[in-house]
Amino acid sequence: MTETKNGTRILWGAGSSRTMRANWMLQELDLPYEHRPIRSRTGETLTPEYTRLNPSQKIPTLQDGDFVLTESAAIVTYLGATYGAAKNLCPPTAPRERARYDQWCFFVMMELDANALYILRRHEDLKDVYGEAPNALKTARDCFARQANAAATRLAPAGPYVLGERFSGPDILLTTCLVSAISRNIELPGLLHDYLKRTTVRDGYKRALEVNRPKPAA
Ligand SMILES: N[C@@H](CCC(=O)N[C@@H](CS)C(=O)NCC(=O)O)C(=O)O
Repeated sequence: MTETKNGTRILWGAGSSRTMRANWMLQELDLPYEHRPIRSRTGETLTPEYTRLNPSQKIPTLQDGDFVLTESAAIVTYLGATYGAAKNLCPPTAPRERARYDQWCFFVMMELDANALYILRRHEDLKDVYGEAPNALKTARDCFARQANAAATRLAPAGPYVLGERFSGPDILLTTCLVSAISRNIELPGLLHDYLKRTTVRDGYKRALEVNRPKPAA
């Protein structure tokens, strides 16, 4: 069942930590949606139909009725704000709490994802496309490790989740980056491993992992 009040809910994208974020929030919220598991670098993001939705030609993209939204952090936040009340997954509304929520989102997306993981993706996994860049790889690994320590320092007094007692959108963003880092053999402080035990045990995470798994080519 994918019908919403204003049309159909569709999530485009599978197989990456960025698509995992959107799938995970949809699963946390138990929202029905049609999943179109297109993948990067297959040409599926380059079709005219998809480019109309997302001119960046990247995944994920959410269609929620007539509303089209890209950027994984924005999708997670929108879904929480729109449908999160029953599950206590709305972003905070008080200015300082909301600022803390935003701080975590921007920190994870810039310092962990864009400044480190995405560089590793480009110059390690996709070096044939983007070229070898050993110095950039080293810097990206060091940068991730340093900022992971910063995350642990901030998390320690807040815990068990980034905003304190309640799980929220930035936990999805942070968890996906930490899981990616582990898969790249980046060492993390023990406190973050404990944190991951709390977030990855969630049913929503486990269901999203299944949904987000790349589908074999037909
Ligand atoms: N900032 C974007 C990044 C999205 C992104 O880079 N997606 C990658 C897959 S992980 C992609 O679609 N790449 C397509 C390509 O470069 O061809 C987000 O968080 O949603």
